Amino acid sequence: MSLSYILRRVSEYTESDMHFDVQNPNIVVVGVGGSGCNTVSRMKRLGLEVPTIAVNTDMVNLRMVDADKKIYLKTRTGRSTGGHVEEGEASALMARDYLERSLEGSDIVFITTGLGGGTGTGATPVIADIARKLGALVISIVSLPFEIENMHVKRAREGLKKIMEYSNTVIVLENEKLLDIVPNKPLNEAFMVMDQLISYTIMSFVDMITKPSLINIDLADLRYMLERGNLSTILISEGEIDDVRRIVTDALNNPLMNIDYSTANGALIHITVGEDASLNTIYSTVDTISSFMRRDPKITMGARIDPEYGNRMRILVVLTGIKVPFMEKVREIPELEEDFEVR
Ligand SMILES: Nc1nc2c(ncn2[C@@H]2O[C@H](COP(=O)(O)OP(=O)(O)OP(=O)(O)O)[C@@H](O)[C@H]2O)c(=O)[nH]1
Ligand SMILES: [Mg+2]
Repeated sequence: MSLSYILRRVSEYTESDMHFDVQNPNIVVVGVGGSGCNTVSRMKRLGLEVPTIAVNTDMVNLRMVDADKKIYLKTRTGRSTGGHVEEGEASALMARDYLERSLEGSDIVFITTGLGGGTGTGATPVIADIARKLGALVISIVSLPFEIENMHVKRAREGLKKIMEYSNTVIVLENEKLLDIVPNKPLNEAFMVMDQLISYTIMSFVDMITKPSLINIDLADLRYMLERGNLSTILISEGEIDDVRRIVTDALNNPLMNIDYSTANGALIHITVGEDASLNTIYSTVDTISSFMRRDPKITMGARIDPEYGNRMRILVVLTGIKVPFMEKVREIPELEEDFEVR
């Protein structure tokens, strides 16, 4: 990335800043299945001001969820999916008209789910498909089950392939990483951490495109970066501005997904700094990140000044075009017989 590119982005901002009637894009966050609904609930409690929709086949869970809109997906059997992905898919297809009406007019649709169950894994590709056909940019953010959740892993892998097909990008986070981050927490608290990470990712995106910035990232930039079918992940780090390299290596050393960086072909970098940070600090941050990637990565950057940051800097990097070992691993898991019954 050249300095002239950055200067052009800065001058673009100055021009667009003169038009006060620039409208923010319409954004909506959809949580699917038990885990997706929990994430959406938590986001609301954290103060996200974007409209949220909770979608589930489980009425009990839906009643407890905190969301602006709740969509109950009725299964063919009238009961829960029991882990059957095709039931989750069919229930979403039956609610197609209603889902369409709820998503109409959205510019960006975030869909979040924990892969591995029947509802989230089956309904998410249908919802992504509907949103894309309505013209929205679809960013799915999914968590992958723990490796010990055998049957869930197999379903998640199949589901992820479909979600990639219908989304502009799928940001993947691994539950397994929670074992490094919070090894001693009980499971429900560990899930809470994952939900918070997903909430934080979505909230950062929303900030990135709606809050006034020094160097703006807009909907067109996102569309350029997030090609259909891409797998992405996020890196987050914060530190003192005088040690940019450490902030970047911290981010790279603590990914929320086991990935191969060398295959990443793009990075959406958003930097938040205090008032005194120089253009050079921003430039060297972007330069350091790109030095870890293969030659000529596609890079888009944005920068926001927040006086509260003082001498500190926060970076959020969305790495795109990554390869994920989870998708490569083909470990055969024996299927249970279809009408197996526990007596
Ligand atoms: N982030 C997060 N993940 C969860 C939570 N609960 C379960 N999970 C993970 O999400 C996966 C899917 O579980 P659920 O969300 O309960 O499944 P569902 O989509 O509701 O599907 P069914 O209940 O089978 O219809 C599990 O394999 C877990 O790995 C949660 O509260 N938060
Ligand atoms: Mg459920």
